[in-house]
Amino acid sequence: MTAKASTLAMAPADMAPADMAPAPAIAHARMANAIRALAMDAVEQAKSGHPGLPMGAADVATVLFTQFLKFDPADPAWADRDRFVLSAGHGSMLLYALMYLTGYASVTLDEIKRFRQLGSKTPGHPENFVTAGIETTTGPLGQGLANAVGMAIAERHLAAEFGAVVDHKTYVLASDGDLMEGISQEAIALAGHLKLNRLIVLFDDNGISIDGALSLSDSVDQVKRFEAAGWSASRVDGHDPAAIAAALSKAQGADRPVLIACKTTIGFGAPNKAGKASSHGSPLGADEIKGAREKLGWAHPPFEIPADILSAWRIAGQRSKAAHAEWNKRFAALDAAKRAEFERRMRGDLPAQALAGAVDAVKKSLAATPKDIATRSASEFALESLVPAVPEMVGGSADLTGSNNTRTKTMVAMSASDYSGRFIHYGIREHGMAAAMNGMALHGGIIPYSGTFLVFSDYCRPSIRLAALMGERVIHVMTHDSIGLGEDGPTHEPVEHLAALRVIPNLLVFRPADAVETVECWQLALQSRDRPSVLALTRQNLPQLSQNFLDTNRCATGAYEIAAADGKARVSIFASGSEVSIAVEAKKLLAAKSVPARVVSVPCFELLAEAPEAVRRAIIGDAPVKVGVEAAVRQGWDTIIGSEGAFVGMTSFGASAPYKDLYKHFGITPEAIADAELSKLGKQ
Ligand SMILES: Cc1ncc(C[n+]2csc(CCOP(=O)(O)OP(=O)(O)O)c2C)c(N)n1
Ligand SMILES: [Mg+2]
Repeated sequence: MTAKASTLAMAPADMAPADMAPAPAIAHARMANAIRALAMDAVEQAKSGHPGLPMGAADVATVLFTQFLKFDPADPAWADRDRFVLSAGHGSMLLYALMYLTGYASVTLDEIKRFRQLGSKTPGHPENFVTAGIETTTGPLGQGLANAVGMAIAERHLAAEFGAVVDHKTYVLASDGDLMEGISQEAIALAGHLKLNRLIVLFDDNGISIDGALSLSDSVDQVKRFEAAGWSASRVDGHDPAAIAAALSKAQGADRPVLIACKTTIGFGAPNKAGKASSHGSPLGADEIKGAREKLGWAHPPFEIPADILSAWRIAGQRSKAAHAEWNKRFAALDAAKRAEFERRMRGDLPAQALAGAVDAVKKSLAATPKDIATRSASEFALESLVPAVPEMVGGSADLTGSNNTRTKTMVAMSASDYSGRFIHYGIREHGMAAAMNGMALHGGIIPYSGTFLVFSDYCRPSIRLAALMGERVIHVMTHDSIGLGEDGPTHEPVEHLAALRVIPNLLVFRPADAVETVECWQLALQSRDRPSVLALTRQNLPQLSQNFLDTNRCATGAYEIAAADGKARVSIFASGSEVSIAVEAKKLLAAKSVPARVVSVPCFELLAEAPEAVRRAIIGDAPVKVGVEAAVRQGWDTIIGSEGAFVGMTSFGASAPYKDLYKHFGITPEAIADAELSKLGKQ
């Protein structure tokens, strides 16, 4: 078992900076073996990890990084670098080895020796927020591939606006598992449809997964599958550097996304475990490693890379210096305003004045002409002002555009013939949509938002979780947020989804009560640079509760008193979204019975939890009785109302009926709220 012999002339003359020493011709196999050695040694030292993928994919990665990938280890944030996504995150040692060898400051040999240890730059799976140069956090299979689709969309979209300063490719290394996951179908279908011809997927076609041979569970012809989705697809020997290079060369000029299925042997080089699932996810063991060293002709001790090989790799890491310098020139030649705008967007700074002006205008308009509309419509009303003010916003919907109200009047749909469009018809692909949104945010220059029904947040959940983990600003408009959607019935009525979303750390879940809160929540979501947001919005109309213009954002503390008690409050009613107006009615019923009650609107639990202690105490108040109202399950509410508090909401799935009947049927009415409080006060 040997990789086909090939000698790579490193640093082609047209790419090498003038002052670079002539590159030594180092055999491809020795360079690839450096990856293999680092991977097996690091996994052995950590006593855990996945040597199989790095050893199997080392040839493919070596060809990509030494001949094709445009990257500059000295500037991992270079806006026009090619993106490389290791979708199969379990193979993280492949990435760490490549980063060390090519000279990223973030991954030193010491960090490789600390693979999988607390606080290292080399955690078990690649984490973009830990290690500079990692494009995205991967591990949950399929996500990286779908992120890459978003990155490729972002590249085309920004190129349409900024021209030749955005001109890069997105490469993915994907495993069998990545392609088996359902999300991959959504991702590849979208990429094929949009003809994302700068997206190149290298498939580590090793026919092995954890349980053993892939034939245990799969017989898909991936080449045919990708072709059917509008990709160009081919097969190569993933241990033949010339064949890999030829396929990658061909891919450079493709008119559609490209799949290169690279037939590889998992654990390549391991004498007994190569080609077997046993090399997938455990240390090879001392004997097997000794045998692999012999088989690969690698006589060097653990963690030692001979100087000539390291130097060849380091030169490969310098390959794009000229391209980078040339890009700097092109960028400097841009019109100053355009340059500043590009930099602003890539930094993730908002156009603060324009945003503030837009929010102000919406609120003034609502004060002048109050709107008793559904919050999904209020969101559209807000977007009519926000979208022109914040040009990096790119909207979309998973085939519910008319229901989610995410497309404003002037938004043009993005298509293969017009990438400048700011609205994406994602199709019925919630999971792929959410993952692509993550990729767009990771690429930079875009604030993606999109829409689906709240009940289908479950279909996006793994990607929302990763957005929260990575700290990416993506905004999910999720409408039809309760039994208030009515006739579609329990399959479509979220009852546990708010609670399920609120438990995700670093995710903001907004549930505005009226048109004013809706624009305020939008503002907060946009300003939340380091975390994702969900806006849970109603299908049904709601009264506009705040009718006076206020230039402060009352939702910023997560909750606020929307109706004060007449006298010292004996009851605090806490409610969110559509139930706030019901709570206000309950307060009136209580007043008629001489029970002073206050109503607190709670549009965002997370921001309330983060509010300064004194502010939070004042909002919660000291009324002896606390009641929570939300057309959803109680879980999570005890942090506000306490375990002794009363809760008016849902304890079961919903039902199919006109929504007013449902609210009555499930007892979410002003009368029920008042009764709950009176009984707590011992008045019934
Ligand atoms: C969504 C998801 N499910 C399950 C896993 C656990 N897991 C990690 S790798 C893997 C499959 C390994 O097969 P393959 O993707 O072909 O990788 P290889 O063994 O070839 O490196 C599984 C099931 C995961 N990481 N993500
Ligand atoms: Mg596999």
